[in-house]
Amino acid sequence: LRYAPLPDNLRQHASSLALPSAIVTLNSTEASPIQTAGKELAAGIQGVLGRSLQVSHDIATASDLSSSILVGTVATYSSAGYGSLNASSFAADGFWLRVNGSSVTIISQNERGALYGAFEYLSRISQGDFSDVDLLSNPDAPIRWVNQWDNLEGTIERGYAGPSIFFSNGLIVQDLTRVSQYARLLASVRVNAIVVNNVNANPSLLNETNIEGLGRIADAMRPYGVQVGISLNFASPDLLGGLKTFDPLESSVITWWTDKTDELYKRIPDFAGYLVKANSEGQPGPLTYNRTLADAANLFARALQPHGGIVMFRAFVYDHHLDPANWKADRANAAVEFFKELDGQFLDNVVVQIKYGPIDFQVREPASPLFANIPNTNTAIELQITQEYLGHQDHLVYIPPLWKTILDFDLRVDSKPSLVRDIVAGRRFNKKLGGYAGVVNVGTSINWLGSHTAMSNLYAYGQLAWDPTQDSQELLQDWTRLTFGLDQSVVETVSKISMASWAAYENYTGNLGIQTLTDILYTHFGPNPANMDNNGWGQWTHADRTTIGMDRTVSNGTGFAGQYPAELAAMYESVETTPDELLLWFHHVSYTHRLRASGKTVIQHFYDAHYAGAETAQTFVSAWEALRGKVDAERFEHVLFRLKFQAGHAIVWRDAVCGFYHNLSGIPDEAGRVGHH
Ligand code: GCW
Repeated sequence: LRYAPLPDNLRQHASSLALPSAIVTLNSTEASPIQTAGKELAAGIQGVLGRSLQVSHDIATASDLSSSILVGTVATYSSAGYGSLNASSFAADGFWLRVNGSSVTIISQNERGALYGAFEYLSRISQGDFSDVDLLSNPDAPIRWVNQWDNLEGTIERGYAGPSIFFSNGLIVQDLTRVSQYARLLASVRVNAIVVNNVNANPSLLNETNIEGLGRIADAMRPYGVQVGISLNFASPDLLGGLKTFDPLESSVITWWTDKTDELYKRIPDFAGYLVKANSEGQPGPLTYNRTLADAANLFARALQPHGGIVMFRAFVYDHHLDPANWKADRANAAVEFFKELDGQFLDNVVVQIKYGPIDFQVREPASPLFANIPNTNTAIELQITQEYLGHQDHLVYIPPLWKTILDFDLRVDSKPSLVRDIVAGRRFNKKLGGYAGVVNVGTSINWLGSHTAMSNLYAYGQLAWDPTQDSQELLQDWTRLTFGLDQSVVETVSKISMASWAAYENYTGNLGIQTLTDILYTHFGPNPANMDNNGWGQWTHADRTTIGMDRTVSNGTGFAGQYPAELAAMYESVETTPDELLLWFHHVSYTHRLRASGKTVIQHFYDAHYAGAETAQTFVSAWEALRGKVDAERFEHVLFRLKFQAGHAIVWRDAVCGFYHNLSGIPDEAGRVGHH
C-alpha cells in the first residue's frame, strides 16, 4: 500500500516496456469497490512508476483498450460487449487477472473481487514484476474475517497499539478516516468482513445512537468491500431492553432480537452478522435457563436469516473456576464436551468459531480436536494476530509457521485425510460456509499494531485465509519487499529473523508443549512459571519436585487424548509415540525422562532450549543493525529498539524459567550455566 517508487534501474526497465496508459472501470457508483480499484490503480501506478493514468467509466470515450487496464465484473464485462466469460469458474470474491503486454484485464464475480485483483496487480508491479500472467484466483473459504476486541470506552482488550480507532467514551468516534484506511488495509489482504467490538460485549452498542454510528463505520468500509459485524452481549434483552429475562426460547426475547436485527439491517443492508461469546469467562449465556448453546446460536440465526447474515458462535466455552487439585479436571476437554452433542442442531447460517488449539493461543498446542468432532456443523478457525501470549508486539514473532502446523495437520477422521484447512474450508465435510477469523486489535498507533514488523502477521493471515497452501517464507518476502523495498539484503535479513522467531520464542519461553510459562493471571507478558499451577483458569503444568506435565491420557489422565479420532488418540495416548514438542501437553513425566529425538532429559532440554532461544534473539539485533542505511531511519530505529528489548527480555525469560525449575527439581545443568551467577 506504500506505492513507493521503484528503484531507477527498474523504472528504466519499465519505461522500455509497453504498459497500460489508461484505466477503465465498468461501474459508475461512488461507493463501489470497482471505483476504489480504479483509484488504487491510478495512485499505485503514479507512485510506483511516476505515470499518471486517467480513469474513465465510459467505454466509448476510453482510449485504446489494448493499452488499458479494464476492471469490471463478469456481468458488466459481458453487458459492455466484451464477450462472455465462464461465470461458473469464479467463486464469490474470486478474480481473473490477465496481463498481456500493455493490456490488463481484471474481472471478478462480485465487485470486491475486482479490488483484490487490482491489489494483486499493484503488488506485482511494486515488486518490479511486469511479466505477463493469466491467473484465475478463487478464495479457499468464504469467511475471511477479522475480529477486534475494542471496548466502547476506547480501550482494547489484548491490544498493544494504543486506543481504539472505532470507539471512545461509549460512542463511535466522529472522524472515521482511520477506519476507512483500515478497510483499505484489510481489502489489500482480501479480508472481507470485520467484527468491530470486543467479544466481551457491551450491550449499549445496540442503542439507537450506536446503531447509527455502526452505519457510519459500514459506510466508511463499504468502498473496500469490507462488511461490518458486531459481537453481542447475550443478556442484552435484559440489560438494554429491560425485559428481565434473556431466555433464548422466550417469545419476548426472540422478538427483541428480531427487531434489533431488523433495525441494524435498515441502516446497514449489507451487515455481515453476529459474533457470540456465551457462557465463557463470566459472560452471560443460555445455560442460565438450561437452554443449549445451539438454542442460543439458532436464535440469532433465525433473526439474521431473512437478511442473509451469519452467526459466528464461539467454541471458547469453559469453566474458569476449575479445581487444580483434581487430576482429571481439564479445560482442554471443554469445547468437545459442550459442542459434540450439539452437532447437527445448528442452523445453516451458524458457524462455530474454534480457536486453533484446545486452550488459548499458546506458543505450541495440538490442533483443537473439535474440528474432528462436529462434521455436521460449519466451522471456522480463530487465529490471533495480536500477540497476547507471544510477547505482545514487543517481541518479533512471525506466527504463520505456527498456524501452518495446525492448518496442515491431518486429523484422520474415519482414518481418511482430514486436514484442518480442508475442514474449515468446508471441503472435508461438504459444508457451504466456513473459514477464518483473526483477532487483530489494531489501534491508533501510526503503524497500526505498535510494531512495524508485526504487520507481516496480518499480511500473511489474509493471504493464508485466501490460500492456506502458500509458503510462509514466500509470503513474508513479498511483504518485506512491499514494506521495506527491494534491497536483497533487507529481504534476506527480515526473512532470516522472522523465520527463526517462533522457534526462538518457544525455546526461551516454554518447551515441549508446556505452554508459554507466562504471567497467567493478569498481563500474559513476561515469565511467571510459578503461577502456571494452582490457578482456576485451567492452564496448568502440574509441576512438582520430580515430575511435570499434564497427563491427558485416557488410561490415567484427563482423557483429552481420547477426543481425537482413533489413529491420533492412539498416538497421543502413548509417551513413546507422542511427538517431543507435545510431550508435556499429553504426559506427566519425570524431569529425567529422555526425549525421543535428542535423548536429552526433559530438564536438560529446558535448560538448553532456553539458552539457545535467548542466544538466537541476540542475533536479531546484530542482523538488523547491518541494515542501517538500507531502511529509512525512523523505521530502522523503531525496529531496532524493539529487537534490543526482545534480546534483553529473552534473557530475563531464560533465567527466570531455568532458575525456577532448577530450584524446584534440584537437578544441575550439565553445562553448568544455571544457578551460577
Ligand atoms: O485469551 C483469552 C484472553 C481474554 C479474551 C478471551 C477470549 C476477549 O485472555 O482477554 O477475551 O481469551 O478469547 O474470549
